[in-house]
Amino acid sequence: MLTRQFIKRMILAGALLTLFPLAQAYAFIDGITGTSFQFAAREGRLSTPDGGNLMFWGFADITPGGRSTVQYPGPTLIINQGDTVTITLANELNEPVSMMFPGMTMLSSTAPVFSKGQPGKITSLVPEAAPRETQTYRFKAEKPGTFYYQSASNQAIQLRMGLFGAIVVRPGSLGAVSVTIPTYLSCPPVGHREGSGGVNTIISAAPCAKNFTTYAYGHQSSAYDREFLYLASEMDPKFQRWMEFEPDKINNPFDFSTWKANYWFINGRNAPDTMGMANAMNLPSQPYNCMPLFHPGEQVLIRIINMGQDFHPLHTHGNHMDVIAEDGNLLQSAPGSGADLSWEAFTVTMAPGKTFDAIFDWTGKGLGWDIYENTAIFRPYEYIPDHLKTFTPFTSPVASGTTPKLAAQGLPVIMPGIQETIAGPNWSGSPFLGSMDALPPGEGGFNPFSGFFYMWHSHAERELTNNDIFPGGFLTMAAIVPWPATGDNLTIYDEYMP
Ligand SMILES: [Cu+2]
Repeated sequence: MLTRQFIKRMILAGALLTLFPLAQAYAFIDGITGTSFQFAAREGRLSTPDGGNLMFWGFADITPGGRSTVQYPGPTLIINQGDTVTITLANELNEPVSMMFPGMTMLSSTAPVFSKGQPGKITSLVPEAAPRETQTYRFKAEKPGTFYYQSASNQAIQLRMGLFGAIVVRPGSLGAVSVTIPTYLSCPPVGHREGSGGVNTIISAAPCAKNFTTYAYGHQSSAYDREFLYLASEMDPKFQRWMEFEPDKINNPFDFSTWKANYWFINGRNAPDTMGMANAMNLPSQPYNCMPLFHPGEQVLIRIINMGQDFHPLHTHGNHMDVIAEDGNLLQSAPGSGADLSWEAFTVTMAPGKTFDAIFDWTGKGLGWDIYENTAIFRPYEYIPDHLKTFTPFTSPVASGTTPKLAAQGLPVIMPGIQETIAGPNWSGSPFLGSMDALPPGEGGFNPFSGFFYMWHSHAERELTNNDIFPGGFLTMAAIVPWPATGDNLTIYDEYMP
């Protein structure tokens, strides 16, 4: 039977496979691995979704076999706890540049650079590479967690220009650790991978357990299934233009009291480019995307870094997040106790230079209806008390002259007719996860899994613009992708969720 769902999935899968190779999937933290790198500091140009572009300074991975393109932000270093890392920086800019690695144990010199060589005004916190010269940095990654690197030279300019990048330090292995699933959830899938077959045969009731093998901080309280990076930064286009076009910067200095950002970035992109594919061909200097895709019940690690000048409040719709670490430190009361000092956040306000790790998960718990509609079998992590509950948040009609209220308040509400509805293109047409109903006229149907899409964005709403055009900026969507059901076309899941 050619259902609408099937047709849409086939069209989307075909279009996506044509446009993008498989390696450009969503749902991972892209970066470079190893212990020895060659970087260049270089000028580049980035695209903004309003059709503009801005000059930036960034790092390029010029290690043989590396991407070699200058990028914003710099390459994400993904290394292992205990690694000793060497980075040789070649400076292709016209002023001294350096690299600093907060949280790492430095093995190379950390001597600061003083103006005119005399103690007094510091011009760089660490040794620099002069223009057309190199400087080598060595450090040991003693602690796991979320960190960053940045230039420590002329920071007022060089950080605003983009000389920074993320560092992910993976902990040593804990082996598989079994975690008991709460009794109100159905059991997790066993040996699941999207391409390996249907998974909706999970029918056992709680209690059951899940084995984790990936951790952010070497403790089971930091276990996760999928991880995503949120690196925040921002730009004032008039500053970028001054950098590019002012011929006499000595006599016509930039007045930093007037610096005011008007572009906000996640992983170097403004919305809606944040939701594009990683390594998109139209964004050669902005290879990293940010669009979390995950299944109900999966533990989603959000690595948060603010490399900007302003505070940025990150807000997740759909659920609160549990902040388990700050600045590369697990929030624990004693060594080995786990993240017992974690805190639940509606919004995480990132101070400049701070990092956070937060765990997000979503099961539909507490919604009050069976999000999988009336399938007799349990889906993985389904909230058991709501199983087979029908969707009845609304009753109709409302007596004329009365004010509609939510059914949760015990008062009736009229559901608008589909002809009267405006919904985003990511609406599946259904209040149920995994089923698709008819869409209102004009809807594009950008929801190939019939998932729930939630906006994860800066709660400073001005930051949701690109040069005053809404929507844009520090905004992306996170999608709750239903567990595949037997009979689903599984390749579409593989395409998005490796
Ligand atoms: Cu919001």
